[in-house]
Amino acid sequence: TFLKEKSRRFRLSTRMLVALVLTLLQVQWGSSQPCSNGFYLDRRSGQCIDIDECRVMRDACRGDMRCVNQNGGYMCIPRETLSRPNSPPYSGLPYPDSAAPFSNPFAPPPAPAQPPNYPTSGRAPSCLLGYTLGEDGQCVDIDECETSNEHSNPQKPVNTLNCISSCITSCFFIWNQLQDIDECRYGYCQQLCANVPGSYSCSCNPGFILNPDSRTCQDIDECDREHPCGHNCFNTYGSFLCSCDPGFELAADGTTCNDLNECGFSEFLCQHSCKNTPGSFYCECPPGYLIYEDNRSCEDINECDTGNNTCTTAQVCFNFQGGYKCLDPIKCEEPYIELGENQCMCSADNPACRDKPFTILYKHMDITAGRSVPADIFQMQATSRYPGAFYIFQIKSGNDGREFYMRQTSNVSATLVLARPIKGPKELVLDLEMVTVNNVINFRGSSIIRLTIFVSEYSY
Ligand SMILES: [Ca+2]
Ligand SMILES: [Ca+2]
Ligand SMILES: [Ca+2]
Repeated sequence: TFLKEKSRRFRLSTRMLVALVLTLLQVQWGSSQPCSNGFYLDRRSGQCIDIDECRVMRDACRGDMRCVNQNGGYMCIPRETLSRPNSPPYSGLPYPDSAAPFSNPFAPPPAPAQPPNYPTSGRAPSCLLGYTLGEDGQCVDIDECETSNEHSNPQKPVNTLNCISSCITSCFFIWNQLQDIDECRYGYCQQLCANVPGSYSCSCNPGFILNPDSRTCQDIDECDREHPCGHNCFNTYGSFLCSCDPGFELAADGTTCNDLNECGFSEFLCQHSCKNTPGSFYCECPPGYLIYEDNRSCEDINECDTGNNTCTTAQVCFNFQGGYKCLDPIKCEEPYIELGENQCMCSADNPACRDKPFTILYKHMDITAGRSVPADIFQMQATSRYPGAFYIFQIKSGNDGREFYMRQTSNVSATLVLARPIKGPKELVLDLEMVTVNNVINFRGSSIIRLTIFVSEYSY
């Protein structure tokens, strides 16, 4: 009954198919071969019997594909598809989908909607040609290919009873024709899949490489392989990330590290000047200064303390911001005579001293350029007081730029005020005069402070 059923179904199906898609069929109803491809003639019964290609052909399906015998053909189905409950069942699937766009030149005719029904035999009959009685009492196919030498061209399907050598990698027989199976529909590839007639190929997205199994993909460790980053590389799944050492920033290409120009961040980064370097920066100070502990401020070098000056032993070294001055000893010009180290006096007894300041006191000071104004910078005070006397303080000379004025702070004292911003480097000499007026004894006299002011070039 099994053979009759199979044969009957075959004839029925063949008639249907001839009627429907006769032109698509290339069944060789050869005069020399009574049965079509996928069947063999049972000489005893004279009927065409379906060949179980899954048993007959060695490697009928390769890799993870499982062979399923069909009436007149067979299918290669991914094993996991069979076990996946959500996957379309192979048996009920009109496969390939004729409704879907399908450019395959081997476009198959529609497959039967219902899978072939495989009857099972209750008892072991005597086996037909090509079959042998198995241990379970069933007739099992003899694999002639295992023992014969007909395997000379494994890539070319040879449809004979004795040995059908293996199909090319991915195909199945349907209605006696070799048909492509679209592995891509089954998610056979982990990432990218390209179906080709009789085969398929998996590939991977950028950042991945195909595993030796030719279907799964693994991340490429770009850091290890290509060293794509300028500085530091971190591998990620499917890609990688670069980072840069301190002092550098990542360029727009995501890999190159460019030096940060810290000097461009702020003009206050350094007190004097900023020098950019690859990965860092440093502050520079002008001559006469040292860089301070904070690495940004400038500190005057006291050349007089360090001894790094050119002053002679006769000179006095005067330090100021950014430089120093060797002061020659005071020379009192006639009719002045020396009174102490830095003071000259014109004696009241000397007629030549009439109308001249009684004393000239030499003083030195330094101020920084750009000092905020107004600023009290120097104080003078009468050292001797006479009953009935009063004092007038004024700038007698040296104030041509009108940067200074005198502000009297008491009857006997006054302050020199810097009124305008002053530019350096500059050396100013001001004669500050204190006029003593005593109307009681009808006396009017003056003393001078000759103040030398060293103005630095910078505001520090
Ligand atoms: Ca990666
Ligand atoms: Ca830098
Ligand atoms: Ca100095």
